[in-house]
Amino acid sequence: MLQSTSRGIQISGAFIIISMSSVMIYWNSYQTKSADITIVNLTRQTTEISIKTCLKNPPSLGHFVFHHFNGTLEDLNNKYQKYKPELGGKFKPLECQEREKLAIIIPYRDRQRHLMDFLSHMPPMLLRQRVEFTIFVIEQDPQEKFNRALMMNVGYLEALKQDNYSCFIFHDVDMYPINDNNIYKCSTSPRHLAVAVEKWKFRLPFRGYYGGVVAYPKAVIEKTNGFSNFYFGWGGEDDDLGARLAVVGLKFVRPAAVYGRYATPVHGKDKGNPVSKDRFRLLGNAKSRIWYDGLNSVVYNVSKIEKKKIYTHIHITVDRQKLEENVKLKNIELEMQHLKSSPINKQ
Ligand code: UDH
Ligand code: MN
Repeated sequence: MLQSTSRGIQISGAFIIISMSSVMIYWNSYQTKSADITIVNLTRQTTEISIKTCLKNPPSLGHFVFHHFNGTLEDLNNKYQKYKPELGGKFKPLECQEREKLAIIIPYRDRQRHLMDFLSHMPPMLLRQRVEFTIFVIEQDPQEKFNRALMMNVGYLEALKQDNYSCFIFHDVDMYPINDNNIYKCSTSPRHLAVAVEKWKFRLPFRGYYGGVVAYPKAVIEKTNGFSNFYFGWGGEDDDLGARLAVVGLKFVRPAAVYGRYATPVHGKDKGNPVSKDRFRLLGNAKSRIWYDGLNSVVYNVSKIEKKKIYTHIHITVDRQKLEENVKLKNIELEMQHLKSSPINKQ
């Protein structure tokens, strides 16, 4: 527990008396009650304070009201300056050192007002929770129908090019947590966080609902080959997540409903995201597609990466035909490998 780290701070001026049997420490002017700080390496002249590992459930969390934000990104840049985020919006808790690195992935297109609300609402809560995080907005260019799960795959791959994130939260831009106790950290199981959502009268719309906000540790995303690339248009992709987890023998866990509460603004349908007619057909064979339809077959083009002060905005173009061809090729490739390695062919 008593360990010095590279983020240690030297505090001089502590007055230390060392006797034969005991060590008594008197502080002239500095005393801390913070649970986040540890005193280490006592010497005659100085006392070093190192920053402790962050607690999994920090104290003083509770109800958290959502307010619509009317300002600009510049206002938020100024507001968050005191947290000293690194370029691209990497925030670290000031009081302690967090082991887990979280990437929040937002599938996005043309929701400027919702995004400003998100950027205004989230960082203060995450810092109260002592989370180290970066927000990645993955914007799909307008050419093709919106594909939320594909943007989630892209977000995962692109975030890992920036840093070694270990936890990923895939987050709708229009869902705002209203209880700080809904901790934005990963466990070994995947977690579905949007348990009590305003638009569903603060209930789950159905037991197997996995929409809105899910937290996956890196190992689980790799196990499920990410998400399906095939859901263009609205609907189906969130049910597909549940099918993938079932294939690899995992289940979502959820926070208690009093914690997993979300405010949701009312909004209409988006132009480029009509209800998917293919969704039931795709769900019908979701379990067999997991091995070839996902991270190992996704095709996309990054048109721009904007490292803003408080978040990273990545622009993506999708060529649907190329993508679908590549997924099919991956299927053929895996089938060939399977055939080659089957006992009959080895004889
Ligand atoms: N999204 C965008 N832009 C789009 C479409 C979707 O950014 O054009 C993202 C965004 O993060 C959003 C998420 O995808 O939060 C989910 O899409 P959604 O908000 O359309 O999904 P929701 O479950 O569907 O809210 C409600 C559909 C509205 C129909 C209203 C009439 N019943
Ligand atoms: Mn919505």
